Amino acid sequence: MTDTALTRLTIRRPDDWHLHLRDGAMLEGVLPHTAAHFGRAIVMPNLVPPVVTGAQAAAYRERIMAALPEGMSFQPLMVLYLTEETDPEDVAAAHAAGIATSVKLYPAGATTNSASGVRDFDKVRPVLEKMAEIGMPLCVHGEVTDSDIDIFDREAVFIDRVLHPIRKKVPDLRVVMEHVTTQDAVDYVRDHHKNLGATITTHHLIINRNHILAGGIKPHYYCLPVAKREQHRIALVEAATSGDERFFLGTDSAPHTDPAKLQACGCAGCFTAPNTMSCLAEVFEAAGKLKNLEAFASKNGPKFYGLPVNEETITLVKGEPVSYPDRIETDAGPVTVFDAGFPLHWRVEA
Ligand code: OTD
Ligand code: ZN
Ligand code: ZN
Repeated sequence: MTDTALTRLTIRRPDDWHLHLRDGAMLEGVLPHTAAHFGRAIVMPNLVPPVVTGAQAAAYRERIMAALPEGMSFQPLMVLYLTEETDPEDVAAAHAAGIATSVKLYPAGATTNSASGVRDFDKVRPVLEKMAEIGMPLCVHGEVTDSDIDIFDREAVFIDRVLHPIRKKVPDLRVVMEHVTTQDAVDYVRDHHKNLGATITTHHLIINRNHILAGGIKPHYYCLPVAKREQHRIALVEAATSGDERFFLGTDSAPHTDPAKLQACGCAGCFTAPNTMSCLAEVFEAAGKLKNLEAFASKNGPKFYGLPVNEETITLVKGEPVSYPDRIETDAGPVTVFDAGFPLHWRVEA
């Protein structure tokens, strides 16, 4: 059967291997949109202040579970924010207790709320060595922050200057290159098999830098790492739809209120939680690779993290274009939903 003839697709319930849920009123507003479709998510720790210790991660997990509406099921997988002061023993204890699934490396200043990130990578080596020893993965925001490096080159330069040296010094460390945006990153993952995986977001499969900048500036398409030129988007679609088990979904759904995005210095982030599965089905169908959607969204991530796939399934149904609200209302304020820019024909059956 050709992809266009398919009108129903049942897959294992997907997981989101990179998600921002925030806290308080925003958490309450956005969590149901993720829990509606996803079984688990790797929950990013870039709160203010960040989630650094095992105790903070346990408390954050409780706040997430308290915000989950009755009758919904969802498992947050917690992440510790790596600082130059992180204690290897605290990390190991949080991992052993099932509190923390991974640790997140943000180069200081690379993205939203990353000021407490790492400046001197040698200072965190004892933590990385401990993680390698216990098999705990490191999630990496892979961009250098040097002001003399062009923002469109920051991912490629990070691979050469930071990531590759870290992986050479700590070869047993399992690393996830988060939200890859370039052909360079895709090639690096393909060429370096051992202990390496990568997440790809929904929006980077759909937009290139023209969508942000041509014909008027579109703040809702501005995110970090910033979308690159079309050639890179094509490489990401190829990687995501290939079935290659090293690539898996991490939406990086990153809600900000409209006033925070629509100002002279607007926040970075695309909010894709509500319509991600519709967007992905459209992208995979256009690539003639619907059969690999389950690998990307539901199977490759658990495999990398050494977790079972979800028992439940979801069914995607194709029909008349589905409409999503332009924005959702939260008690923190309105949050604009990612606009794919083309009709979405697939919806998740209730
Ligand atoms: N990128 N926005 C945010 C995080 C991500 O780099 C990221 O993971 C955020 O708002 O937390 C964004 O554009
Ligand atoms: Zn990031
Ligand atoms: Zn993120």
